[in-house]
Amino acid sequence: MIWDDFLAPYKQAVEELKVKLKGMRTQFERENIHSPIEFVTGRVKPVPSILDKAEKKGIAIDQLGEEVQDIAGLRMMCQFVDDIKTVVELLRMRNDFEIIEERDYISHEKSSGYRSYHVVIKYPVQTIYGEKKILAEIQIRTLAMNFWATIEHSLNYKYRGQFPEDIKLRLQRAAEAAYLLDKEMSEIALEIQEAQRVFSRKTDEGGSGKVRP
Ligand code: 0O2
Ligand code: 0O2
Repeated sequence: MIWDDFLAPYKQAVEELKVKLKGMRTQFERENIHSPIEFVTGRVKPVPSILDKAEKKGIAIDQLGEEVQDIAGLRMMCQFVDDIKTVVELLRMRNDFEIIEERDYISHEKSSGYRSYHVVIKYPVQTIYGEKKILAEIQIRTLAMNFWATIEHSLNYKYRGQFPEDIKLRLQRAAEAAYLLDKEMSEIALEIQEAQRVFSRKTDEGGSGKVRP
């Protein structure tokens, strides 16, 4: 198999999806409302990682496109846990791809401590030989979840997936700390919004005499 040929539609899909998903953030900015999307990243899985995954899961080389769902991978980072729901709803509304699976590792945290919401899509890539539908995985997570996952991922690489027991425990504790940070931030945000509502009601009452609902 010529990897460059195999990966070409995946590269194109990642580039296109980055533009599209970043475009969602731009629209919120233009409307001057809180964007549920903080930033978007994307990558094509490196060939050695594709082969590793295939070997681990017993996937035949001619089945890679169907069985490895994250050859094209996008990540959408959010400030608050509630933003994740909003982003998932926005993805469900789109008609430029089809959602084929959702995995909720937020309600069902992995034993490692990993939290994220995964959406697997079937995305049509237009090529000079016609349309090719490929699978792509969109991971939606908060900044705190991303911080934890990024560090755990790099340590995982160092220890080749075999963490010493004490490190495993500390990572689980760090995941708990990230969870509490998310919770605290959501509560602070809620209180700020509440304060802003009271403030705008008061200025409205003083100004026009009208009270906003
Ligand atoms: P800006 O204005 O530079 O922030 P490329 O593959 O180079 O074509 P891209 O998007 O540059 O595409 O690279 P990638 O790796 O997919 O995404 C990186 C984007 O995520 C960059 O934004 C980073 O700035 C942004 N990013 C990474 N970490 C953080 C973070 O902690 N906070 C925020 N707000 N952004 C982060 P851009 O699109 O290049 O824009
Ligand atoms: P990359 O590009 O190195 O991140 P699996 O069998 O667990 O590999 P599955 O069932 O195909 O995967 O899909 P799953 O679990 O929904 O998604 C796998 C991807 O989620 C991983 O990709 C990671 O990006 C992320 N992930 C899942 N569990 C963890 C975890 O415990 N820690 C971290 N840091 N990330 C996790 P890859 O294959 O590792 O690729």
